Amino acid sequence: MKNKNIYKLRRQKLMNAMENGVAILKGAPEQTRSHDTPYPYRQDSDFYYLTGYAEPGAACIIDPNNKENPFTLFVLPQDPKNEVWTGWRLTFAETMDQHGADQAIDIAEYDTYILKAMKSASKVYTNLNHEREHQHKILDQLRQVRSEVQRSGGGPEGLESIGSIVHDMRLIKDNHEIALMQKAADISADAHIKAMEACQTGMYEYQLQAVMESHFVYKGGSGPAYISIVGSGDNATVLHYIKNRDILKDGDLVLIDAAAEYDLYAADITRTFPVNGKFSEAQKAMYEVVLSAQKAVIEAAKPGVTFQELHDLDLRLLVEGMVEIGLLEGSPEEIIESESYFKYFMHKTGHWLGLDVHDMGKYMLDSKSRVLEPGMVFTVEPGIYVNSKSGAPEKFCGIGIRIEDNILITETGNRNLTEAAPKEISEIEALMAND
Ligand SMILES: [Mn+2]
Repeated sequence: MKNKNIYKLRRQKLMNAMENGVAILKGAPEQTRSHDTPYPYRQDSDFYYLTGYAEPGAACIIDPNNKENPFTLFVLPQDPKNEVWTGWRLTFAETMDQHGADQAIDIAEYDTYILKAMKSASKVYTNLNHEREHQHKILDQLRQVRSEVQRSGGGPEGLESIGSIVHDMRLIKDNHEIALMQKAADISADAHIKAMEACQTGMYEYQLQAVMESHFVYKGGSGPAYISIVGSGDNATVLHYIKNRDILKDGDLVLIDAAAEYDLYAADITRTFPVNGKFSEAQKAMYEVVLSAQKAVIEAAKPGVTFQELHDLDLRLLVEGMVEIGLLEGSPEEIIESESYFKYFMHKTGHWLGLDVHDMGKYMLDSKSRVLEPGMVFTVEPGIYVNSKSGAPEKFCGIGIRIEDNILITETGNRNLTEAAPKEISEIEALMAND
């Protein structure tokens, strides 16, 4: 069973931050994939963070002014005829017990409770990330409450995104979250090893995708945390290549950016390795540039350093490396100044990671880059991408390399959650030679 106290603690923090505000939140809607077939259901991340409730059809009100029932969970009622098709639902009493709700109520009654909760609140917080109808409903109700309380005074003065409070909370992971993220990381790292072991010239990119994704599910993950990228040769230079239909050719590298979701938490790992198990000289040269930049950035990641400083370090090392191997010409300072590196390295060094693969939380505070703090988790993922039309020296054309790990900031430095996925050339070649 879930540890209900973790969610209760988060709601308590939210209530302290809202003061007299009330949070009125809807769970994610179910989405149709085609005709009468839905997509697999996935709860809204903020909703899940505050409630631990993963089933469809839910909403909740978190109301510090309601002393008796600060947390009301609205759920689908029991319905044996439907449940035969979609699965058994908890009773209201079971919902209260298992999810720590002060009351559990039929979702059909949600609207009347919204009105009541709004009347005593100074501000209304809701999720503004999906379902426009729900946002319109909240606005309509807000207008109605404000017209009713006009003479008596009070009533909510504004509407705000729940993210304004919760996204900063989500940025600092608690121990429960770190354990889940480590699990997602372990499953994903293992899957990368499996893909390296399985890889053979003449296989298809989608077959490596199948190796990865079947392992995610086999180990209890819900599946991929994002659309898996398996790009060989020139395809590896397309940042979001997701067709994964080409044949793996002798002499090419293959880039795999794929990772599992576990209990709604994402990992995000990229590894790049030779299809035939042996790096060529040009591939080795480029790979070592990316790898040493990546390792230096991880080494530098600790409390007090800013996200931008990590990116600046990454960029400088990549540019110096590209000059050294003859991919770029000129002085590193001029290249960085003129941004002429951009055709080979065109993204940021990393992003927050958590319930969402590109997790919530601001990167800048008061227009300054955020200072790293213990509990933050982010990716470090330098890359160099030389497509065949780039005009680069022939030997580098059709090589795309990215190496990505998931880094947790600790009190003293950091912990690499994904270090189990091999990335040294010698490790990869040894692993792939074993057949
Ligand atoms: Mn990433």
